[in-house]
Amino acid sequence: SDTSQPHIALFPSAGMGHLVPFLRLASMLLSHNCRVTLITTKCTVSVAESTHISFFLSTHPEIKHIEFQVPPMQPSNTATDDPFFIQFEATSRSAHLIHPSIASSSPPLSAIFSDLVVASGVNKVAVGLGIPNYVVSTTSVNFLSLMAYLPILTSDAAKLTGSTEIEIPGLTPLPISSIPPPFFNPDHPFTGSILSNARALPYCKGILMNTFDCFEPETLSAINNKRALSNLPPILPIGPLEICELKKDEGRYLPWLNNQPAESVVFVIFGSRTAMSKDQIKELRDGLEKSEYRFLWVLKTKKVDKDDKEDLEDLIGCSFLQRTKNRGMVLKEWVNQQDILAHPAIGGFVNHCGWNSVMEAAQRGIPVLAWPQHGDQRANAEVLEKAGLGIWDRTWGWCGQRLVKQDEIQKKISELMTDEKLKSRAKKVGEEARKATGNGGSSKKTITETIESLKQ
Ligand code: BUP
Repeated sequence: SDTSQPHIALFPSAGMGHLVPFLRLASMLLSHNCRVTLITTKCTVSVAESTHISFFLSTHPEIKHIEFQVPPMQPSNTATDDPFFIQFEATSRSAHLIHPSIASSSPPLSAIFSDLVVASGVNKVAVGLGIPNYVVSTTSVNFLSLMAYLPILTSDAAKLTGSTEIEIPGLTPLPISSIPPPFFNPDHPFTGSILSNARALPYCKGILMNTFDCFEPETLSAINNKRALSNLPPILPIGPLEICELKKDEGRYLPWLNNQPAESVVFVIFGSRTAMSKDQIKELRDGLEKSEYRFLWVLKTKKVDKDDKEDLEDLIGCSFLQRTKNRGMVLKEWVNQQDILAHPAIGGFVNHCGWNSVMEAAQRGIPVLAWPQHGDQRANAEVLEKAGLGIWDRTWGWCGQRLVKQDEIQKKISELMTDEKLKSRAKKVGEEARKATGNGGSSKKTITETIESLKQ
C-alpha cells in the first residue's frame, strides 16, 4: 500500500455537536491527501444527523463509509430519558465491536480518530491492530480537564460536595456551579460514559481539539508542559476546524438578511439539543422585542428534532410576529449556522456555548452573549469570556433552573450590541483564530505534523 497516504478512520458519537467537527476533520484530512473511512452508528438519534451524513458522503464519494450497528441496551437506567445520553452509553459500551469492520480495511488503517465517548473501546481495537488511536475532543480544554479529572473527583465524594470550587492541581479552580449536574450522580449514563472513557485517555496517542493556542493558553500549556494532569497524552489544538460545506438549508432568511445594515442583527440560537420551556421562550421573545434590535431567532422546543412539531404562531403569538415583522425573523427549522455567522449583517450572537458554536463565533470574531444550558456549556462560557469573545450572566443558571426575565435579557442584549470594547476584542480573537489556521499558523502546523507522523 501507499504509505505516503495515511488512511484514517473517524468515529464520532451521537448528536450534531459531535458529528459536525468530525465531518470538518474528514474534509480537512482529504485536503491533506489522506484516505478517510467514516464510521457512523446505524441509527442516528436526530434527523439532522442522518441528512448531514448522507449529504456529506454524497459530496465526498472518496470516503469509505462503515455503518456500525449499536446493539440495543436494556432500558434499565432511570437516571435520564435523554435519547442522546442513552445513545452515548450504548455506543460507549459496544465500541470495541467495531473491530471486525475495520480490521479488514484496505489499505490498512494508519490511525483511528475517535470521539472521547468511544475512546476506551476503540483503544483496545487500536492496540489489536497495532495503530494509534487519537481522541477527538469536541469541547473546550477547560471542560476536557474536568472530564480527565472526573475519576479522581468521583472517588472522593468530599471533593464534589465540600466546597464552592473544584481544584484540579495545576489549573485554575472551576466553580462548582459550572460542573454539569449529572456529574453529581454516578448512576447517570452521561457520567458513566465519561468516567470509563476518561480512564482510557492516558492510553491514547494524543487528543485532537477544536481550539487554538491563544484561545485557552494557560490550561493548554499547563497540561502540555505536565504541570497539570500529567498522565494525559499531548493535547493537539487544530482549530477552529475549517468550515466545510454542510447541507444547505432553504435560506428563507437570506433575502431579509441581505437587506439589513452591517452588524445590526442579533442571531439567537441554542444548538441542536436544547429544549427551552415555553415560559422561557416568552421571556426571551419579550426581551428581544424590548431591546429594539433586529434579530434572527431560531427556536426549538424539543431535544430531538423529529419530536418538534409545535406551531410557531402557537408558541410566540401572531401579534409578536406582526409587530416585529420588519425587524425580526423567527424560524423553527434547521439553518446553516456557519453561513449565517459569516453574513455581514450579523452583529451579535446569543448562544448556548456548544463548543462548535463558540469556535464558529471565534473564527468570525462575532461577540457572544453566552447563555449556557447544559453539560460543558458553563465551562465553555468561562473560556469564551476570558478570551474576550463574549459576556454572560452567571446567575441565569442551567436550563430550567430559574426563569430568566425579559428585562435581564433585554439588558444583556443591549450590552452585547453596544459594547465597543467587546466588539474590538472579539474582532481580535477572529484575527488570531484565522492566523492559527492559516499558513504557518499553530493549528495548521499541528495537524500537518500529526498527519506526517502517520506516514511511514
Ligand atoms: Br441548531 C443548529 N444549524 O440549526 P454545538 C446547529 N447548527 O448549523 P450542540 C446548524 O450544529 P453539543 C442549526 O453551527 C454547530 O456546528 C452549529 O454544535 C450547527 O451545540 C452544530 O454548537 C451544533 O456544539 O451540541 O448542538 O448543543 O451539546 O454536543 O455541544
